[in-house]
Amino acid sequence: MSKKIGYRTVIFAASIGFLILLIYNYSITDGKGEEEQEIDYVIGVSQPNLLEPWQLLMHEELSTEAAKYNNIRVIYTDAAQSTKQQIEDIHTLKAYGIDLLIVSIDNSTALTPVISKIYEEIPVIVLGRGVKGYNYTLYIGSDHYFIGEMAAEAAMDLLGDKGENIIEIKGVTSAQQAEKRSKGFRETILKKSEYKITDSVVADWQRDKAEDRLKELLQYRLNLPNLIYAHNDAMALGAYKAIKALNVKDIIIIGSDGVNKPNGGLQLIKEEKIDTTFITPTGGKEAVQYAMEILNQETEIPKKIILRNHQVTRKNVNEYLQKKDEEIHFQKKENIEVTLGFAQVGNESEFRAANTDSIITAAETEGVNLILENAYNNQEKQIEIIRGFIEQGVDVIAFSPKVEHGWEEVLQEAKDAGIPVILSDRQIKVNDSSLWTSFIGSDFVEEGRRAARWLVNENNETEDVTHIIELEGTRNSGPAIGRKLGFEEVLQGYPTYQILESLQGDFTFAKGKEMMNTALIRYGHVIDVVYAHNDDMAIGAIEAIEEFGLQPGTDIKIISIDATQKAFAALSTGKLNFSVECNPLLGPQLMKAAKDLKMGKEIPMKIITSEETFTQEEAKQEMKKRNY
Ligand code: GYE
Repeated sequence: MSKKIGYRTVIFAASIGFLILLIYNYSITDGKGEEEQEIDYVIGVSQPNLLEPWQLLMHEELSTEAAKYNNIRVIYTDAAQSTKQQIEDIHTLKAYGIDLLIVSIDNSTALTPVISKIYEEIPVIVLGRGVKGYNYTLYIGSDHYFIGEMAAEAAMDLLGDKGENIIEIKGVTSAQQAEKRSKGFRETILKKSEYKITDSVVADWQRDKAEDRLKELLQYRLNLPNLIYAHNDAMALGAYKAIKALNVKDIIIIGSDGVNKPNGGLQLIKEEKIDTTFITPTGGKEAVQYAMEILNQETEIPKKIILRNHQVTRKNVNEYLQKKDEEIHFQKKENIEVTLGFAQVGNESEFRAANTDSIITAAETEGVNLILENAYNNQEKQIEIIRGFIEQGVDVIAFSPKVEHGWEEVLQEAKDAGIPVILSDRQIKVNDSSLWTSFIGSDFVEEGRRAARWLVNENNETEDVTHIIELEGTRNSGPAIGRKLGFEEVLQGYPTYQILESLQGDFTFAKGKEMMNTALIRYGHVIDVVYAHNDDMAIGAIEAIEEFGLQPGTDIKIISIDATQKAFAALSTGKLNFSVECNPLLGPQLMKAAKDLKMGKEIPMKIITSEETFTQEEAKQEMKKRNY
């Protein structure tokens, strides 16, 4: 048989083999499964397993939502709990030519570099379980640290003062969500000395493993635990089975996920096998909806959608199930009438002016009845405005909190009045997170990190000490606290970078200039870098430096945050060196959230905007396209 014929047979066999592999490993569905449909996009879905009830529910929600679109094909893969297989699946899907990847992972360390690589070429939605860093298009899922915190609060409620013996059952330890749930739980519960975590076992999200591990542990123990915190309901059921087999009573069991299926968390609570659980939405439905928005290149795709986790107990399980039922029969209403009361913090900066415009314009576009009042940077005034909205009986209240603290009282009044509250661009610190419904804005800590990363990369040649002046934003405000934290977090690794002084510039041009003058008098030529928490203070500093006789951008490097048009002008003239974007155009997201709330629809707990950074070169290219 000539070499040529042999060669062809091999090729033919290989392609048949590949096709069989494709059909065997992956299930393919066209939207409506009708062959002749025009397929615009192919979406690849990679899941770590279809063993866990939660991953099964995710698959169900993904395929149910995908079935609503007849111009897509979705290829699903199941890695059967093998990280190696999941990496192969993702590469095979990519080789198959998918337009977008939806991926849920177990092993964030191994999968993060793989996903970052894919993200260089196609959009990637990370679902339910996070990766390290920001190399993806959109993350949809829960705040797993927050789930751990809630579990600790629930444990302290259930235990009262007898908590000297707690056991933790962990999921796959390489998974970020297990790590964060454990951290949230421990950092919250161990604040109180009367609580002790005496043991922890790893059961990889599996019921049987949890049962076996716990039996092994409890068999030879004298003192039995008061409470068992399992990172998911499957392991909580395993714990229940273990203590039942050992004929032990009165041990509190806390789970997580709250899947409404046989042996799912809600059923286990109804059967009084576990005490409480936390609904962990899979995000499957939202993932397909956002995938279509991304593929249709719709604008304003956020970076993170953090879904809210509701606690379900034996007391509220029926009420929760009824609410779920109503949601299933939820009908979207067109032309919904909604009155939104917005308490703006002030008009301190270019960002703020663009933010206020975006809100007013979006309200007009969306037909929302907007009542916007300005507090001119005064918290008491802002509280007074919010009280006014409660008296007026608006449908939804939104505000940009001047500072993080001091909102409990007025927000409790809004809650008592049944008016949901949206936090716009700045977050607050309250013990009871049910006092606010949603946050729409940026990740300020990451903004601070980005500013510092540019500086250390920009300056990596020199061993000399780099002296920095920090111009801080409004004291105790979310952005000032976060931007300082992120900047210092990165600089910790670089001892030659020293912050000479942090001066209070209150996010304004005038204060920024005044503080820079103070710094120049105190430190003069010693100053190498100015890190300004926003553009306005940076522009003020530029003027002060010029008046001092030095060249901004050259003698003193300047980094700012917001990336408004003013910053772009300074970047393109070389007076500013780097700017980190903070997106003020939150109007459209805000109006969508207000309408959804009025229609009784559950909205995400957090919508984190997607942002970039700009060097002088990038600003010159982008300048014309900048719309604020
Ligand atoms: O960076 C600054 C404004 O709250 C994120 O407030 C906002 C900040 C913004 O004064 O310019």
